[in-house]
Amino acid sequence: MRKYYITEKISRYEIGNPIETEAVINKGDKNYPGDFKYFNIEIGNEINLNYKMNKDDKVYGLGQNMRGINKRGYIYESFCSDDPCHTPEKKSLYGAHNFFIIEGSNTFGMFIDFPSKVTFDVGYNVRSNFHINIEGTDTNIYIIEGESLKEIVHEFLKIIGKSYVPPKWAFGYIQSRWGYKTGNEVEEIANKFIEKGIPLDGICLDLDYMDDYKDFSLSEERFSDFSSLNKRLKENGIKIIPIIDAGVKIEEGYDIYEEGIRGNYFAVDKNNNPFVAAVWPGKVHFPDFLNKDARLWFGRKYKGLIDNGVEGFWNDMNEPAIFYSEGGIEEAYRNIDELKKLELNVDSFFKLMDTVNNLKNNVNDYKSFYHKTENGLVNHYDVHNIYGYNMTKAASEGFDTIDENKRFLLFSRASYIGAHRYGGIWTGDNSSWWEHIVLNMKMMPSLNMCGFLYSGADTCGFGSNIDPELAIRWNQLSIFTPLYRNHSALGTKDQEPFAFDLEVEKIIKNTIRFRYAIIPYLYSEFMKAVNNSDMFIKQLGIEYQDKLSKEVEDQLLIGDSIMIAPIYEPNKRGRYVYTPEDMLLWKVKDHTSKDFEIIKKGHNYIDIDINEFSVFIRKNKMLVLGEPAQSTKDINSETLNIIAFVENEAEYTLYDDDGISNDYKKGINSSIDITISVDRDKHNINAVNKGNLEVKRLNVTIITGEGKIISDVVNL
Ligand code: MIG
Repeated sequence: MRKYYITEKISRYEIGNPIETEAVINKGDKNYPGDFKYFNIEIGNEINLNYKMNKDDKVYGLGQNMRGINKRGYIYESFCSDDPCHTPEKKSLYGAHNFFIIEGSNTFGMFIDFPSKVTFDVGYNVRSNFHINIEGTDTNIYIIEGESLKEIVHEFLKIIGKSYVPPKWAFGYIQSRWGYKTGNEVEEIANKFIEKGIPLDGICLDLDYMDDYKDFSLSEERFSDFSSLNKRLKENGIKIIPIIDAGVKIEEGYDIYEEGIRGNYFAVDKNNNPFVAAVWPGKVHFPDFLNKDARLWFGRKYKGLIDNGVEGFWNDMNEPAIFYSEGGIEEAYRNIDELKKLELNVDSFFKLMDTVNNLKNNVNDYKSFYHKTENGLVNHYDVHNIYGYNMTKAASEGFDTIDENKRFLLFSRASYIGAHRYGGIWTGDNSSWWEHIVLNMKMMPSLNMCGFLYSGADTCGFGSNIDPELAIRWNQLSIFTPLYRNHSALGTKDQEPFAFDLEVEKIIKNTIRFRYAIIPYLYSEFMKAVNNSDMFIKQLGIEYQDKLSKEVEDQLLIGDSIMIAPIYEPNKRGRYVYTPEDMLLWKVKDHTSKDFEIIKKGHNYIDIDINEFSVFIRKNKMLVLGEPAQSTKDINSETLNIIAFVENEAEYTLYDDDGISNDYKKGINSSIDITISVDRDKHNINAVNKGNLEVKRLNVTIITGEGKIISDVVNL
């Protein structure tokens, strides 16, 4: 084991000869002596780590996983899995995010940079023991120390590099459904949004737009005028966002397949032949995303759709999901033949069932193919968790070759830390269950902690049928997540905002319009979080140090100014809310609502009707809003509205940039510094415009500590 110095607070421990994942951009190269800290480490055929947890220790992080914000009490496996049924006992979802923080008698963070399976038993088998198993002998482990959770996260986000930033329009509402089959149908959906005045910035295309599920192809029949469709929709601010799957269909004459064969761009089996698996297109080969040339080749293929006017994509099935492999099927048939020879009884029946069920996403399949990396042939199993990551990277690098200064929307299903620099993620196939709005809420801060700032769940749920009240409550949560996409599975009940009765439609419409009104705030806070290496969505315990704030898991901080307390149970017309300090409650029916109330520090029951949701403005902070618009391109920022809760002084920097280019990376942006102070009957507003030409006027509503409401207008 070698120890490297990165900063005073961060050390890297290198064990064996680890595979380079590029998760960390600053690995430190100064070797210095020192023992492994906190965890007891045993290095044998595998690596095992043990830590004795104090009874009050809390464990945060691990990104995309089931259960709560505090991960204690369960066991999690980092192994990217295509499992569409997110029931509570599941141990793996689509992402592998091996960063966590223990807060308690020792407070420190740890990142296990290992691209295959890692198991985190956080006091599941032995309540006080945190056991980590790394299935291998070569890894990098980072230990991050700091005074607070906030500092540790910040230090970690710094070494893994800045988050991907989507175009600003990707903060608009996106409609999706597996089952929009034709260009006409897509246009009808778009027109409905426009007619009904419901804002919309994107429509996702699922598998059906392709010809026979062939990547980068277009069904002539169903999408004959694709480029003019893009053009017409974009006139109304609506972008088409096609899906791209990892597997490439095996078919003579299909250009992508043939190029892949010619260039040796596919992952291979043990005989060095392209590995064959079956997914949606039938038999496919998997692009070898761990190979630089293959990555470049695949990345450039996005150009065809981009030339037709596409500006965003979602990458699916990149764990990679495997329905079955040739070898797997052969073996299953052999087993079945054997079983046939036996008498059918309960025992052989279950063996038959297992044989069939084990076909999908079988570990043996993952062990039976290889990647041609710079360091030679690597078995897929050993790098399983960075396959999807490298598909995201391929797409992102491809976009750079097309237009280096343009931002494209990109979100992936599978991911690993490092992928956050190249794209966002959605959280996969959840269900239209109340349990999954809870999961959505609790997962967001953990994802942010692991670097995935641009993320969100399938709003209203993917599988199962939605009920109207859940649809309302889910929209009321998703308006605060950067990726706000409503998506559902083939054959499920419609869940577009207008799929319900008129009353529900109106509530959801007002909710989406509210989202558009707070885009100036969300974008400003998101960009500041990216630029400063901070979280955008946080649990209370990041900002507040009192005991209760550390325990609250059903309220979240969105940026620096506001807290939300979503309703996540059916038939609730209110809920308990813990306020760690005095806060201003804004009950929102729509963005013009004027229902303000100061909520004292402590425990409160807050009435919230079905047609409203709550926003809590923190003490001495402010929220900046614009006006809703049909799409982000129509947002008029001449007048902004500010709601400030000011006991004595509140300061805010409103960040903005062009929203489409990568100039922000060079520090090209604009901002307005706003200071509001209140002293008895006097108030003072100071706004310094640093280059934001669009904003001309600020309509300021100040609610003072005593509950006095002051309105003022500032011209810039
Ligand atoms: O096997 O493309 O998570 O969003 O609608 C299912 C069809 C494949 C899984 C994705 C989901 C998408 C679906 N895909």
